Amino acid sequence: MRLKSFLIMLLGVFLAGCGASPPPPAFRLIEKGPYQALYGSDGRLQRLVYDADGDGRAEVVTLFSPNGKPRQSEIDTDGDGVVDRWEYFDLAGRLQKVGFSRDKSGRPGEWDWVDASGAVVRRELAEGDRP
Ligand SMILES: [Ca+2]
Repeated sequence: MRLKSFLIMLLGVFLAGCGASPPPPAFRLIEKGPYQALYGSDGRLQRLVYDADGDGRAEVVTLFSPNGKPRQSEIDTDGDGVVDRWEYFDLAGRLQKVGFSRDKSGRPGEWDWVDASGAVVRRELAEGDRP
């Protein structure tokens, strides 16, 4: 009888443990025209995708910080399907640096650091592209 009570209690603890786990986070995907926006379970925008020509390949993908400001973007400026521009933002959403790829490698070959006005204050070659 004691063993039976113990097993029932154990089963109760097990089932309570299974039922206590919260459901997985619910993401929300909204598509409108060339835009696709992914919102997290907290309702905040996490990613914005832009496919201007509707070919299924995004020209711009922007990730957002938890404070709602843009964090980074990857951009295909010439529409060949290869990312050729990268933009990184500070926590306030201000542009900090821009990477360029002129060799179609899909990797930045040069970085421009910009000030608050957008003026280039420093330019450097990326690792591996330095002479
Ligand atoms: Ca490109």
